[in-house]
Amino acid sequence: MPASRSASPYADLGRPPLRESALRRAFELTPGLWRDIRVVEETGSTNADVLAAATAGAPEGLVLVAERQTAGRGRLDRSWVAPARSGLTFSVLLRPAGVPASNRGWLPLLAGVAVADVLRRVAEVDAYLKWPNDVIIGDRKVAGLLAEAVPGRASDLASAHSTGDAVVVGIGVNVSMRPSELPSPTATSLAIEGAATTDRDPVLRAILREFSRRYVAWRDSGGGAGAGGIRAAYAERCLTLGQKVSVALPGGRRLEGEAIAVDLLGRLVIRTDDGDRSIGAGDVIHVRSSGS
Ligand code: BT5
Repeated sequence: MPASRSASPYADLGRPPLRESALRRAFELTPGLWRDIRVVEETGSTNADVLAAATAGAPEGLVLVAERQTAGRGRLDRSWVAPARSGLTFSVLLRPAGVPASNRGWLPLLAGVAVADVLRRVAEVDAYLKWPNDVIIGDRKVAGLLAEAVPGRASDLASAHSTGDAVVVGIGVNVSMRPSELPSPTATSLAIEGAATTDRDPVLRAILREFSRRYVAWRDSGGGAGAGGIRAAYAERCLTLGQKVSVALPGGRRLEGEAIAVDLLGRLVIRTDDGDRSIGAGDVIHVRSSGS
């Protein structure tokens, strides 16, 4: 078939569009956390859109999927780049009322566990987590997550119907991206890794179901490190633990040592020459020791 420059979503047969009606039906049939699933052809950033909806008072359970983002966000003002329909880019709105703010840092880690597990089970790839929540295969990134918070209004918190603070979790998964399309030499995709499927629909459904299952178990048991077994589940899948690491801290300083644990707040504990230090944010490089 000749290459087509048409803008039709069906032009690239290897990248069929997602069907909003089918997704909505699937989740309406089994009512749960996800109450409102929307698929848009294009937007700037699904995180920005869901944050705006949260600020306007949207309830927990909104899912916004974009076939293409023109200003996808990464952490620390970086960007997330992916050709149209080459992957999944979506954000969900959570309002974990009852979970203390200090514990909400577990949410993106919990989402990472759900994504890694689904990529293992459905796509049959060897997915692990790199702290805090890159999903990696080998040492290349197949999925990234970004959590952003909106403080609740004082009037909400005082009311009997408090909706709690909002947390938006954005997830990007590279599905059919080809080597020539990779935005960074450290990126990979399910297709490049020889996954059992590159059909986005079942991968999206499975991520939503697994995320919801873990979130509800965690939230309903208080949202702490032990809640829903999240700390143990995270540690089991996190390749950073036990490694020599070099961490670029926000602000430009660097910390080197061995990553020995994830603490009760989801921070990475690093054993340095000056003692143990917990970090809540930063970019980790896994340092290969000589001879390995
Ligand atoms: C992340 O940031 O990994 C968080 C990415 C979150 C993206 C989702 S998509 C849906 C939702 N809406 C949004 O606007 N965002 C979320 P970070 O750890 O800062 O990684 C960003 C860095 O990864 C970039 O600086 C690039 O080097 C690299 N990168 C960019 N696009 C990538 C991709 N598609 N695959 C792998 N790496 C990528």
